[in-house]
Amino acid sequence: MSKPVVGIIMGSTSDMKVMKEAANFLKGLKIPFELTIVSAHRTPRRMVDYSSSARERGLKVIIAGAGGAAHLPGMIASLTSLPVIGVPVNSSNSLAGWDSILSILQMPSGVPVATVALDAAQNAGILAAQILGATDRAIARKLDAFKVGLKKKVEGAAKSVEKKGWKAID
Ligand code: RP5
Repeated sequence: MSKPVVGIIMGSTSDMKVMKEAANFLKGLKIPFELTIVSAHRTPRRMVDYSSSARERGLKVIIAGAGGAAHLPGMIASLTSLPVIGVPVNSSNSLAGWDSILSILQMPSGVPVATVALDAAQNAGILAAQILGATDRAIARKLDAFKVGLKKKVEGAAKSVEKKGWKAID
């Protein structure tokens, strides 16, 4: 088994229902990743250890998801110079996701977190692959194939609505 190049972390096991989509995307592209629970508030020392050892363990990108007062992605970004992708999670303690979105998105100058949409963990997986694909041709080719798939799906949908007579309405 190859060494993980992406680290997927989340504040709680309750985030798994969302965060598994990032893992599934990476699995589909055969990109080795690790996945674990790291809580900024409940295990602050574990968070420091995780981020400060990330690069030497071979990680190239970190995907961090959290809900509510979602400090995990930003704090991880403050502790490593690896790119960090944040996934705001609409958790049971969240105010419809807004608290998670704002606390991950509104980072201070100098400490960016690439924030995807609410619960959009698949996009976090795609973005992580794209970061790796910038210097890895094999991954870039798989992403190109993925995009061809997206295009075909839309073209199929367009054909099907047009066939139902919606193409040109006078
Ligand atoms: C956050 O609080 C976690 O990331 C999770 O989204 C939320 C709720 O956690 P649990 O109470 O379900 O463990 O820190």
